[in-house]
Amino acid sequence: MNSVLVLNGPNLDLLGTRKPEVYGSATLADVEQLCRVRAAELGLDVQFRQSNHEGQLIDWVHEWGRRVRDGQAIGAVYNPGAHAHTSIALRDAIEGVELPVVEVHISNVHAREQFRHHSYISPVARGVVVGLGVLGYPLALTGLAELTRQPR
Ligand code: CA2
Repeated sequence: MNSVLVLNGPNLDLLGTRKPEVYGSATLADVEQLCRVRAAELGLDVQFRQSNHEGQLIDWVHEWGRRVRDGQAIGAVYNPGAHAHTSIALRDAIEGVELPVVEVHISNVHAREQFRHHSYISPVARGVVVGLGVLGYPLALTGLAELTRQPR
């Protein structure tokens, strides 16, 4: 079965514990459940990962780039958190292994502080979903499946 990675960056383990006015009340466990339901509907196996450490996230991007190259996976839905605004290393990792990525942000980063308006990840992403709350994750899964669909 084809696999998809749902990857979450720093501080997203805090979802549902603070700042509900910005990020809503769903926890990361709720997000995982939403993704499992949608992935099953799409016929995909889903692996769900979160880390607060840039190097760990880079290692997972490399691993999933290899899986896509070997025909075992279609890509990743990725909420890079604040790494979107800071990490050239994660951008280089995605570009370097040619991992198909749909970037997700729960909040509308363009309606927030100026420093959140730029993403290093967006230019190497196949698509971006912003500001739709945690619904953005299953939507991104649907988009990734469609964008990477093999012609029959
Ligand atoms: O809107 C998003 O999904 C973000 O990627 C969330 C990041 C933020 O740095 C980005 O600009 C936009 C923050 C991660 C979550 O941080 C929390 C902090 C406290 C309580 C709950 C979540």
